[in-house]
Amino acid sequence: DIINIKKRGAFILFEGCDKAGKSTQANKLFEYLRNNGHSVELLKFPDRKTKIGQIINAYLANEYELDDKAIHLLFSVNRWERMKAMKNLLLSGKTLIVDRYAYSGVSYSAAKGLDLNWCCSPDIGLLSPDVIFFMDLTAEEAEKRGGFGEERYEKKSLQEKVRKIFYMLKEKDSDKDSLWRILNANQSVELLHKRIVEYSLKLIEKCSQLPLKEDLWK
Ligand code: Z5A
Ligand code: MG
Repeated sequence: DIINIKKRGAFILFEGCDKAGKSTQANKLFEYLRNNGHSVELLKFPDRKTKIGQIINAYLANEYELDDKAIHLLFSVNRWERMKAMKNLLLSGKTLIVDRYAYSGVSYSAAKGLDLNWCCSPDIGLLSPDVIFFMDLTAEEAEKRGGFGEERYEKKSLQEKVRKIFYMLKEKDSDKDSLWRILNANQSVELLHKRIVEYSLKLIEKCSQLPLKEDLWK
């Protein structure tokens, strides 16, 4: 008997601090893969289009106040409300390129002073990424990219704390071989893109044989 096992797509995540170039690289990888015959989709968190996302957007724009824990939970809900669709896309063979995820969720909230483990708990059991491209940029270097904007969190002192917590989350994953790819974000857009493409092409091939994991931080 020939059993037709459908190949799944890869879950490729971009994480990092403000202005590190996540969206630039996520967009370029998406274009590259699409133009080279891959089945691929681009997603971004927060997803500001949903009802929850609209509240998050108002909060980030300083138009709306929320308790630190309440906004943290809303960011998590905004991921959970997309899980079924993401799972179906991956199983149907689509590679997902995701711009920020639970690692941003925990890093920004914990930087404000919330307990790290408390911050992780609502995201436990989300789909796990196959790779995290961590675009690493110091707050000083980020500031040179035109200064921080008007949104909440766009302050140098907070960004420094956020970066430290990203590294704590990386430690938590030290048993997961090569999940985190730390990229020095202070290089040319094209050089970074080239490295990201090379790695992603191998990963897509490798992941297609592996089961999907709904075990984030389990
Ligand atoms: N947040 C949270 O608290 N909890 C959560 O669960 C989640 C998020 C998911 C909004 O996120 C805020 O939400 C964010 C975290 C928090 N707060 N902060 N800070 P967002 O993703 O919507 O934020 P954004 O507005 O897209 O900004 P960004 O993601 O920080 O930027 P980026 O995507 O990393 O960078 P970029 O837009 O690609 O590039 C920034 C600039 O640098 C731009 O002018 C580029 O042309 C330039 N650039 C890019 N690459 C380079 C290189 N290699 N060299 C030189 N210049 C470059
Ligand atoms: Mg961005």
